[in-house]
Amino acid sequence: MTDKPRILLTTPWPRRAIEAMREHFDLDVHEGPLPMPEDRWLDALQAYDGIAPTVIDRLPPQAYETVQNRTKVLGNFGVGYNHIDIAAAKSGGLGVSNTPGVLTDATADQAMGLLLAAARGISRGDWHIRAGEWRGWNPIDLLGTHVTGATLGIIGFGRIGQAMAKRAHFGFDMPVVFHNRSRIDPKVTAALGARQLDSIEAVLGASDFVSLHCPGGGENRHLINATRLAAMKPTAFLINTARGDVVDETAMAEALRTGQIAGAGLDVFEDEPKVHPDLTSLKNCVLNPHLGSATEATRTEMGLLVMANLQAFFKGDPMPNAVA
Ligand code: 8YV
Repeated sequence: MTDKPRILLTTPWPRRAIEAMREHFDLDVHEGPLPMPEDRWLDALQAYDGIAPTVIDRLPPQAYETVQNRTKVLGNFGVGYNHIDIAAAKSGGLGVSNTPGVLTDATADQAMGLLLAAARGISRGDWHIRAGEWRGWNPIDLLGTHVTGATLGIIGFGRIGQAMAKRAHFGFDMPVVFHNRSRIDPKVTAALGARQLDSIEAVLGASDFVSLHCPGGGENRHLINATRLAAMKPTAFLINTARGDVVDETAMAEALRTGQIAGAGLDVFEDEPKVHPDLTSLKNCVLNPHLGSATEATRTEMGLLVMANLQAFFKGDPMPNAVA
């Protein structure tokens, strides 16, 4: 027996983060099947003081009934928490934290990587060689789209959107325009060579690349729909490292198939791990399996930040990254 709080991770984490967690908590790790099945969730809610879920978890409604549950806090491993009903958590008195900041650079790196891969045929060229199709250099094969100096449009100018702007502006001389629900401090905007526009349509119409960095769920579901895809230039690319549901995937697949937009770089999908079948057969999109934060260092930092939040919670202090 131990008097440490009992915590369950709904999926394994990097080793160093698990070892750190074990110093402070009586820790169990659900190894599979993934996502954690509902009956395991229902048992866990009675057996653990806190649970650390991830984006793949489907929480049962009972998760928010804190009076009946032993579980009083969720330390979400990830910055996005659209898989958690925050209103229900608040009304049920369930604490929820997330992991902002530590994954900003990794995710912006991935977004820039997808932009380059989609524009410059980096993934297509790789497949070209593997398929034995390369017959030698020539001046007209696999021509891509020029990136340096092209206009980048960003939807959602929070930490990750700004990190993307920084890469584009300082690394690739790209003029940056963006849309954000609230006004961004003009000093921040100016330092990134960026310009805030009043509507999403204005950003879409002005951009050679559109990168999504807003939260998923709620009113952002299908923010990029058929009408907005039609507002993009036919030469433009859509990059999504935010959440799959921000884009109407069927409409996007159609826009890619008909050439209404030139291409896409996608890290997230509406119904992961399922991917719209049209996307897997189209050559003008690059697909990644939700790798935005996927470096050993970043995933470890995410685990350590979950730990810091849970430690604060069990000490009775405010969690540094509380979202409920
Ligand atoms: C995480 C992410 O790996 O943090 C996020 O919101 O999208 C990813 O980078 C994932 O959410 C883990 O829960």
